[in-house]
Amino acid sequence: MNNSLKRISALGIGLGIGLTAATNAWSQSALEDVMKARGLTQQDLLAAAKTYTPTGGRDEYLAFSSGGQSGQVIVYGIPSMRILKYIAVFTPEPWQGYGFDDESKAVLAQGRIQGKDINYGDTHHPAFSETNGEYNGRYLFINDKANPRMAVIDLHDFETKQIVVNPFMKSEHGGAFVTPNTEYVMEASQYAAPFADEFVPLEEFNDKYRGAVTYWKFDDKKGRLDPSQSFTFELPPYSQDLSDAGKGPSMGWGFTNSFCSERYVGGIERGRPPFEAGCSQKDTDFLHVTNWKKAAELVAAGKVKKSKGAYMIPMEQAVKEGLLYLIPEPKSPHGVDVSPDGSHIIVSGKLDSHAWVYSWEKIQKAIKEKKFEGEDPYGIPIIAMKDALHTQVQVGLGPLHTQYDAKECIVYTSIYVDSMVTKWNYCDGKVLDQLHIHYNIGHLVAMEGDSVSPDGKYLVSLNKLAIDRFNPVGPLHPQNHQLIDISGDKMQLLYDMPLPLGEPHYVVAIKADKLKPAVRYKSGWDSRTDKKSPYKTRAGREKVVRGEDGVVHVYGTVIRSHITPEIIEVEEGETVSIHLTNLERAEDETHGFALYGQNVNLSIEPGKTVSATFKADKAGVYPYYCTEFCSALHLEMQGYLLVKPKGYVATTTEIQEGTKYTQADYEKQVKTNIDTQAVIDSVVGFITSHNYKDFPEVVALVEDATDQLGFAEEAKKKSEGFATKGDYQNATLWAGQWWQYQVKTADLGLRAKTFLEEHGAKKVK
Ligand code: CUK
Ligand code: CUA
Repeated sequence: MNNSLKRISALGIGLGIGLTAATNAWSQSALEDVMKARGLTQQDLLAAAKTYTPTGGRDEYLAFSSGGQSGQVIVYGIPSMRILKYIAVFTPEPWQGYGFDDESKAVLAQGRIQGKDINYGDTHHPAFSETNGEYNGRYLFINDKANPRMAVIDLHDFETKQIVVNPFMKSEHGGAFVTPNTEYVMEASQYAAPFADEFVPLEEFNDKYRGAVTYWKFDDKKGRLDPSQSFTFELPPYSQDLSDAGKGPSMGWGFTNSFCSERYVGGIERGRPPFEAGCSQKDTDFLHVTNWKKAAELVAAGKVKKSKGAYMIPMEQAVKEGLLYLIPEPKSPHGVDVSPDGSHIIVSGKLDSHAWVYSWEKIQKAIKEKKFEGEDPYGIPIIAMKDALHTQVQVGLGPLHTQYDAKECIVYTSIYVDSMVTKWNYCDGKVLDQLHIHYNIGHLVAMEGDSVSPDGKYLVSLNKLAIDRFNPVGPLHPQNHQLIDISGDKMQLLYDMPLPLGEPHYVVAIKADKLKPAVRYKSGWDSRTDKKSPYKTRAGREKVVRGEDGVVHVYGTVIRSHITPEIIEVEEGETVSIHLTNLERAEDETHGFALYGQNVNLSIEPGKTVSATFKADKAGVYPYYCTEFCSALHLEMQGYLLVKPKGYVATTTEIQEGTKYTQADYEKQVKTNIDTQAVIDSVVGFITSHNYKDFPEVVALVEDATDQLGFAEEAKKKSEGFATKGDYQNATLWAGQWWQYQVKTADLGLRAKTFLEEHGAKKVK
């Protein structure tokens, strides 16, 4: 075959010629043949059957993973492990227009630290809002370890609404962990630092450097954290680590562990042994037990002073009021996980091979009887380990985090050094099963694992290293999340999922049907403040105004397939603020807006209003266009920003027509339109002769189609008006526009018809 023949035959396959033969060959090959060809075992097939989700299928759970250094949250389905969304939180993200439109820039600006923009985050622990200890599917919180901050994501639209900066900390780790009715969101510091924003020599570490745990008050009505009602416990400089909130009998209390209670300060360059040597000398560190309920009462009673504008409870006051206790815990502990019934707390020591189970009943008893083995250098009472411990169990080398099963007493602990998951019973202390993972597991997550009623079913292992699990992509490897079936006695590994976006530390997974995200915003909505935008613009009301603020405000709209205005004229040096409202009501009809050379890139979902403000400081021609392939004429969804030199005087106002049209052109277009109308009528006939009103999806499509047909009618009138005057140039162009709306109508109609056919709609005469 010569080259051109080959090309033609390739094209033939592309067009479907010869496709039948290929399809048959594939479908005729028996399962055994595929297994042989791909080297699959029966076990593999079983795993595939447990994760494979056919086209159009949905997942039972949605996982919200920290995106690590990307400062984002990753959403994926379980068991399919298909990634559904990245939610921009601490980092600008162009697809969502986050950090590019004025509205989301304002959210990022809330996260400024001492006046500086911080354009990334090291996200660690996502947490769902809860009602009576159950995930309620309304909000997600996530922390930033590097720049002590907490963010609120609204699960109504999966958007970040708020970022708060911790006023005291310079580093954190133990957040976000919520109390059972989302009264508070916990955030604990990591590396001790002075509370003041000033230089304090390391020589004053013991006296002036401090740890802390903040309880951020959550205002459920507003869906925002309320810094004015939040409070912080001052803690010793012990490198506080993870936290968890009590529930049931331990409701009202919080638990935060620590490492480096040696208070060691390294400094190799000063000839001192490094941090890692000095921070792992003692056999035990401290679990901090804080009483937030009583602390909140003190705050309400006006008994807590403010420092740096926020409530801060000094250690002395906390000890005096009985709000703060310490309990020894195993060497360099990491995870601290309260049992679903709130009766036990499991802590693992990274440098120990045991998981330690504490009994809340015993802790409470010691507190009540004031039975302490002493106090730390800051006067905090220490409860003896023997007075708090229920049992200790050998689970493997380097245990980190623990998740609870639906079955009573059954837990899963991640074993970092041994690269495995250990399944064990914390009531009787027996190890039940161990599964090797690849490689070096950090956190793990069971379905609804942090709630008062975990579902069990699946476990995801969040591995620190992927090494050889995937096709190599250079020295920087993706992360690996491994899906494990925990429904039986033995754990079964099902799937490896590479995650190429930062190092996720923790994931939380919620039953998918608890989430009810919107498909569109109320018209003219500022999604970041959850209010109607002052720049909301309706169809036909688009305008350009030079405001009293000296800014050129463009009130525009977007809808298939045009941006209004299509031409924006400003003078060099003017500040321009473009406000765009998406007029679409249809699902998934997002339009984008990209403008040359101004760092402007917007995502405008149906109903949303977003703004971009910039200085047009250089005369020139700046094309803009829609970045989402929204319709057949998406490429034509375009316009020009003309920045004219100061004092520019136009010499002509006539646009040069590229093509001239005649009466014959006009009549030809009209004929096409009449034929198209016949197609539309037949589709409409099909829809209305069926029970389409029983299908909300179709009702929405029909509404949208009716809108489009209305636009077609307007264009038709304009076209006919020009034809009457003998202006066939404009008559033909408007006839073309009339046809564009007809095409959109037909497209929607056909989508509705297909939907009805696929969903077994019934004929209603
Ligand atoms: S951490 Cu990374 S494995 Cu930040 Cu909760 Cu334990
Ligand atoms: Cu709107 Cu492309």
